[in-house]
Amino acid sequence: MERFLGGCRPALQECIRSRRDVHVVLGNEACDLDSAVSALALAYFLAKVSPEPRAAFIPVLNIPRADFPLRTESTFLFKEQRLPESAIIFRDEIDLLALHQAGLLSLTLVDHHVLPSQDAGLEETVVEVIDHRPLEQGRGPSCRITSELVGSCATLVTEKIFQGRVEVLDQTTAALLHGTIVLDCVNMAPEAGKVTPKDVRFASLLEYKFPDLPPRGVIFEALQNAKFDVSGLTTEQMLRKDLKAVSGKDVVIALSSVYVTLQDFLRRPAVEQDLCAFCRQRGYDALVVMAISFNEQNDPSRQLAVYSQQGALQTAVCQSLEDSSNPSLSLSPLESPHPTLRAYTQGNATASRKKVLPIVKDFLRDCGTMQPCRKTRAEPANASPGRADSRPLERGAAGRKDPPKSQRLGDDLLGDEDTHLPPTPMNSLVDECPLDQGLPKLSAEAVFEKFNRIAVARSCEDSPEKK
Ligand SMILES: [Mn+2]
Repeated sequence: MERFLGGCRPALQECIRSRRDVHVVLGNEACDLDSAVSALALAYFLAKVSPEPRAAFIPVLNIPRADFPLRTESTFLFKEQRLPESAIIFRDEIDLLALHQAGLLSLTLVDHHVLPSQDAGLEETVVEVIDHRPLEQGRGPSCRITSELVGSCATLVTEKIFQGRVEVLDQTTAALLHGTIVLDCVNMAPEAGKVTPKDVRFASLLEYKFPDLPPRGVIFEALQNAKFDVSGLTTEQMLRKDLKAVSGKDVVIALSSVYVTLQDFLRRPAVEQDLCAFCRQRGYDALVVMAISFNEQNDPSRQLAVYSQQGALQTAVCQSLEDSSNPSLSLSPLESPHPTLRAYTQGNATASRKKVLPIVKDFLRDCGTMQPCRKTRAEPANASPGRADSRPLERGAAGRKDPPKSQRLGDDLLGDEDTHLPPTPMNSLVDECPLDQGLPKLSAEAVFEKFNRIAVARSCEDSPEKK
């Protein structure tokens, strides 16, 4: 794998120079570990077995390179497998449309199957799709489709390799696929509702063929920890990792989950300047920082801070959070090093951002008519023209009184989709397959919530009064 990756960029350049075919394997725009590994492993496999030696098979991670550090589980696994990040080709380093216009591009989509609207021009280049979500969109007969509701797209890629020439599979690629399947399937725990018999089968086959692979529990814990490990990130990256913004008539408020204690966060050097720059660059009037951390017993604790340069706005936001009764956040003030920051301990540790967001929305609605959410991705807000415009209004209008399941799934999607997740096709972001519980699994906050839910369910099972 390492050698294959190292050869990709030169091969791409050579193809462009000599006008030879380029076959790109492209993951989805959320670029979670599954997408990244599926793209790498499938391109590697195709390169090894392809009868046309003249074409180059290039895996492309569907995010700008600058966003990769935020995918901490991917950076962790790649580092562990000694894959040089510099060799990986990111979406902002290859002009797919130009390749297509030159008649050189074919595209395989992994871990998604609907191109986002801004990639509509690439539609006719898609020759193959491998996805583990229900198909939303048919394709012409010339496009090969592998679609199966399993826990991880990496399972389907592994199956393809085992059905083809499994002897080309190397230890590194096997470790990438194995780690991804184990992470996506929540350590193959049936109670998490992700794993299918096929996931188990191919994880086991990988283990059988590569006995040196780490035990599932070990790699799962390492990847899970990496997901929350923000120690290597800058303050700006930390704030960007799990970010969501909502706007009222003239006010934009962002909520960011950070995975350290608030005290640690506020001790970061120049944190106030960083917050100021962050808000200014993105046009936020206020930023709610939600800190989540775990003690030795793995109990979560939460703190919250409200940052704003506008004193009146800060006071009003704080007031609405303090006064909230549905749910009550049980806030008690903490000392803060800066007047622009009001800090609290959040006594109600179960109130995740999903619960706090509606409070902020209500606040904004009281301030004026609800306006569309701003895009909060790292990229400029041109990525999905017209798309964000109607949805928050719909959501606001729909109200929150126990809508039907489908709508709740949609709510969950909307809830997280306008965050750091780009306007990826629905299929690759919503866990709408029957195995899932409707939680977008890509943000650390969502994962945290899911685990919380499992823990709660377990403690209910265990508790004697319930039995
Ligand atoms: Mn996936």
